Amino acid sequence: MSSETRVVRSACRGCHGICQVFVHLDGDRVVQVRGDPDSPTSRGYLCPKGQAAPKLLYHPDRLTHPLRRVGRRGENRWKRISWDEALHEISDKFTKIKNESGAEFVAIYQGTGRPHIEWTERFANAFGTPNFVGPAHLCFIPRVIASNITMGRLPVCDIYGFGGEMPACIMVWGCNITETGASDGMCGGMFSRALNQADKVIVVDPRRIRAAEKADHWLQLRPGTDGALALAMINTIIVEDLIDHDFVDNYTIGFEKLVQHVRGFTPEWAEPITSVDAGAIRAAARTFATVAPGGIQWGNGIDMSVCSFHTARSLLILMGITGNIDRPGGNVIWVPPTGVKQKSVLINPEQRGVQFLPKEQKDRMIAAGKFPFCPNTHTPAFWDSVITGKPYRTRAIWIMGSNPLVTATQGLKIERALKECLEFIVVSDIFMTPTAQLADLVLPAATWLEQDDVVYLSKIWCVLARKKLAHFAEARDDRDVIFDLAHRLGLHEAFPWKDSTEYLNWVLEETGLTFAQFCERGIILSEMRYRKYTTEGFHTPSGKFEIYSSIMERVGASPLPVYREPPMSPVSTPEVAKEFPLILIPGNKVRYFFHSELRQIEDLRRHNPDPLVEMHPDTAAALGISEGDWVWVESPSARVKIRAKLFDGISPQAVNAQYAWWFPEQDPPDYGWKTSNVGLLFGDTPCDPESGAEPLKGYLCKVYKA
Ligand SMILES: Nc1nc2c(c(=O)[nH]1)N[C@H]1C(S)=C(S)[C@@H](COP(=O)(O)OP(=O)(O)OC[C@H]3O[C@@H](n4cnc5c(=O)[nH]c(N)nc54)[C@H](O)[C@@H]3O)O[C@H]1N2
Ligand SMILES: Nc1nc2c(c(=O)[nH]1)N[C@H]1C(S)=C(S)[C@@H](COP(=O)(O)OP(=O)(O)OC[C@H]3O[C@@H](n4cnc5c(=O)[nH]c(N)nc54)[C@H](O)[C@@H]3O)O[C@H]1N2
Ligand code: SF4
Ligand SMILES: [Mo]
Repeated sequence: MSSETRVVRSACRGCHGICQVFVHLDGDRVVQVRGDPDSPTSRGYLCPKGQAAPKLLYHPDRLTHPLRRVGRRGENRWKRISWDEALHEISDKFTKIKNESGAEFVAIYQGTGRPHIEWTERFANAFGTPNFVGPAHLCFIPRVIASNITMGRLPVCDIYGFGGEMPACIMVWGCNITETGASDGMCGGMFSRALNQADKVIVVDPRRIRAAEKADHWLQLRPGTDGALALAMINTIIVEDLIDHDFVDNYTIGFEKLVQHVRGFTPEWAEPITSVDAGAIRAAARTFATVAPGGIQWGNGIDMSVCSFHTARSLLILMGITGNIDRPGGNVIWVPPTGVKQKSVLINPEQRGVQFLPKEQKDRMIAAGKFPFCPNTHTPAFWDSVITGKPYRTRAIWIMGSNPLVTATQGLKIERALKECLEFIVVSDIFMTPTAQLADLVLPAATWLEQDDVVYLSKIWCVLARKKLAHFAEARDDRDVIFDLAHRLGLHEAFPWKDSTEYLNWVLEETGLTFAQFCERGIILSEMRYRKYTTEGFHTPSGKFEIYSSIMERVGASPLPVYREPPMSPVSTPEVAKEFPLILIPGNKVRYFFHSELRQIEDLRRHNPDPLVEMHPDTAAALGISEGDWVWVESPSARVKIRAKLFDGISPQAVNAQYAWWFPEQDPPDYGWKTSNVGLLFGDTPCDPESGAEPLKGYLCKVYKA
């Protein structure tokens, strides 16, 4: 090693994980990222995406400076402009639209959670638009809201065991983080460790994921039927009196109503719905209720259905009636570190003396009130409104870190909305994408290696230091761009900080550390406390764990969990199933990619060069399909071309097609995004009436050789 090399501690943000890393630099150049073996959050874990961070940082295809469209939309003709010109133009256009039509005519579109997420929402609130759009309705939010109304906060599987006990039983329900690396602030490496230590493992997944290989119970359910399975488990636990009476009697409301409610939801009732043997359902329920402490690790498997919200409620009730809430080794509520100020999407009234969005403004949100627990503008309703102009046509959009043509459903509709219906489109991204190709202005964003941050997820028990170690061309941290634009728009009250550095020092103020000192330390831990409900109650209207939800009752939704069949399935639409006999799983998260990202990185792409559809060897054989064949996956709405991958861990009735594919190596402006994009298979469908989630799980398709 040359004398110029140095190693700096930081925290990876290749996904929603919490891996602490050592970044190796040679002079100013980042050369390597390694896991930090002493990290209490990740203990040296590093996934391939984390390893590839330097390749992402210096990728030659990255956006280097702001671009203004010069040709027609989608012609791929651009002119380099300065940041000042770009921000001036945005500020002018946004102001003009706000004055002429109202703030709600500017929509803010946020992709999956990123370090800047609080700021995008705060910006929307400060600017005054209620139209905050993105994929959240089908990812995580149904679980967050269900948790909030049931028990005030999101419970997390206690895989760190700070209370001296690790989970003796882990039920992995539609979550594959041992493979993907991380999700929702949970580290895949640490989760694998907890799985190895557990006495019993239950996996509920239609595919034999790695965790299922060694599981004591693997329930291979029909996709989209989780709601029925969960109700049957509740039934078993109640019928066999395996409940925790102390918790149920003292800290919950509505148990008696639940007992009546689930009477008919026996494992025999669930068997034909879920395709899981009634005896297997009973056995798994018994294990979960009797091997204590137990934790449920849930994931996207339960999102993306018309029953997402109720399924989440059922799983919370399973945690509750077995006495696993907030006990060591159960499903716990993390205590955040003291002194670290919460990032807030709201303009904190105490600190800043500014109000939230006025009610009239909220009421102007597109699809306001349609889905009572959908916190943001409902995304499919939003794109419809842009096309139909009803209730009004949004005039401008700022898409921050999302590639909806490829990651959302109905990309063709979104393409039309972007090409023909919106007046002004800004996209912030690291790369040019099919979505960015349709923008008027494209802004180059920084990766995590180019950012300072106090990494803070409200549901975890520590904050991590991330250090800015590199810069690339004119790419800027999205937060600095938001600050800059907010100041140009006069939104100083909501953004009183000059820049990220001043803001980060403010966040840490009460800890007595400056950001620089915090970076030296790398982490601030909290002191975990368990069973907080015994002294503080739950943050619900009754102060109890609400099995029977008073909030749901108030909005006219079922206060007890129900099961809803997927709207397109062999049961709901048997006539469609005659022509489209296979059940479609719309892709799971892939180890080497992050949604539509990272297809440019050769080291990652070579592991998975083409889009794949998993199918059972028997199904493939019956259709004359062999490993590696290109096949059409066709739904009643569209067909896409994908390569067959034979896998006997999937049921012969189902296929699982990777999502979010586009081909950066192909020609712009399309980059082949219409060829293999699974999102195109979904037509207009009814959504989860509570959360607005789209029912992608358990759709119908057919597969044939291309
Ligand atoms: N490498 C990598 N990591 C990521 C991401 C990524 O793109 N790549 N994305 C991040 C994001 S935004 C998220 S939200 C998380 C999500 O992470 P996970 O929650 O793990 O999400 P998935 O991989 O989509 O699905 C998890 C499992 O659900 C199963 N499943 C599919 N349909 C059903 C069903 O109907 N019922 C049940 N019970 N299971 C089902 C799938 O087979 C899969 O094994 O991952 C994050 N981490
Ligand atoms: N069929 C199907 N569809 C799905 C899913 C599924 O399982 N199946 N999963 C859903 C889920 S869980 C989610 S969360 C969504 C994700 O949907 P998206 O958020 O649209 O996902 P990404 O592909 O990650 O798009 C993010 C874009 O942001 C850019 N980017 C990355 N980092 C930054 C940054 O720091 N700043 C800026 N400005 N840009 C950045 C990337 O280059 C990329 O082009 O997809 C959903 N869609
Ligand atoms: S799991 Fe996520 S946070 Fe951890 S190394 Fe991989 S990309 Fe980075
Ligand atoms: Mo997600």
